[in-house]
Amino acid sequence: MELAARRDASWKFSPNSRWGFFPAVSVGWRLAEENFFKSLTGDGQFVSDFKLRASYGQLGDDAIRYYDPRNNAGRDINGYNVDLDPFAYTAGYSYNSSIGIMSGNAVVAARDRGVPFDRISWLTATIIDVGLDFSLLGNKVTGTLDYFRRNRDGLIVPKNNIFVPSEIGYDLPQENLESDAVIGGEGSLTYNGSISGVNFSIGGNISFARRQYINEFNPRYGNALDEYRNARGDRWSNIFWGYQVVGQFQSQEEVNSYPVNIDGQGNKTMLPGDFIYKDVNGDGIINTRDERPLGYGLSTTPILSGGLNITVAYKGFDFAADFSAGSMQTFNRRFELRNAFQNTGNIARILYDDRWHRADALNPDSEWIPGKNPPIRFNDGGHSNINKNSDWWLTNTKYLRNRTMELGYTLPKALTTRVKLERLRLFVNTYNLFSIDNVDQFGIDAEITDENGLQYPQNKLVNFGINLSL
Ligand SMILES: [Ca+2]
Repeated sequence: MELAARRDASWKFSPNSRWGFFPAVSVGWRLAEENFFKSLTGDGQFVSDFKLRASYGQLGDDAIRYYDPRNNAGRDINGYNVDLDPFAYTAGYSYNSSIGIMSGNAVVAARDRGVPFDRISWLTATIIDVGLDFSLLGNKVTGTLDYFRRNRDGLIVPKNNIFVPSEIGYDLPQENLESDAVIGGEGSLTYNGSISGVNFSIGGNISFARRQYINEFNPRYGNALDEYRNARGDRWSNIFWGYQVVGQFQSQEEVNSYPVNIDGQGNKTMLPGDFIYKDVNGDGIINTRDERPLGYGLSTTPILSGGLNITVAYKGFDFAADFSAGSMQTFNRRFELRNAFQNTGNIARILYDDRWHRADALNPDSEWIPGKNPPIRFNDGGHSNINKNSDWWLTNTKYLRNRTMELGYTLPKALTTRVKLERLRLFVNTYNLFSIDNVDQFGIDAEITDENGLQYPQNKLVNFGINLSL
């Protein structure tokens, strides 16, 4: 059992809320050492080790950024949040901050600092971890299992439950009012074995971590739809919203008689093969009210991730491979991967192949040839197929990537000593050789983030080599 605590102060906070106290405690209990456990498990025949762990700790964070939307205070010229000024908790003036003209002369001026930031203090992260370590069958199988949760209390937001008349000239200062959490778990399992001279090990790990907003301060919504779309409290973060494609028009007659206004223009821009969006609220027109949660965050680390590693050794041969896997993340095809002739450029093959098109491209009266993809238009980003995020363009990415692989052969010592070498090993190793994923069909790497797919993928490397020891 361990106990620890720290007391921190930060210059950013006013003297009465400057100090924070952050304790931590961790306990471990090795059950395998206990007599009752030994009698239960037959003296470690099956369970050779078993340990329970738990920890609880708090940490303070003073990396507090504030943003005052009214006068843009707290943003740098690029619009990013910046840190607090020294003594932001005091009232007063910022001197030497601008030039004023008095009686025709330029003088260095001072500026009112506005409302003091004297109501903020430490953002506290509370981390709880409960886990166990075990080894079974004489350490052949080892593993761990963990559940963790990090709560952050005191996220800073403007206090919006009191309205201040705009004539006053300032808003109420921000306070530590909201909270969020990251909830997750992870586990790992390794097996070490040996069968007729082949030594091998196989290990895997899996991890889940997802952020959730807990407490939203004084939520205010104009209506139920606003709340449905924009509520943050008690909801997972990073939700991707869009339209559901429930079909494609099969003929011009179907377009002409379709009861729902898909493109907002009475379907006059629609052709056979174009997307039919689901009119979720049934009001006969497709608009933002029909958007629904479709995916996870874009460009975020996968919520579910894992790894796999394998080693095999037999006589002079050795082999090792390691894989990583990810899921619960979203890739949204846009730009070049969505719009034909984007920026009057070229067309991605995945949009061209197997698409709805006229039998004769030069004859607008020729019949339609059905395909999987919608008909293409020239750089028409405004068309309703293109200008809406939908599950057609969205992929919830899953991948298993071979990170590294190495095959080696060490020559028998009897052979190498004849040429006065201690050891001679030949090897070939690879890096990022292949990936099994569900975005390969779009011609992209599963771990790129650029929605146009133009990002340079990860390098594949193959090395051949010799290790020599003299
Ligand atoms: Ca609708």
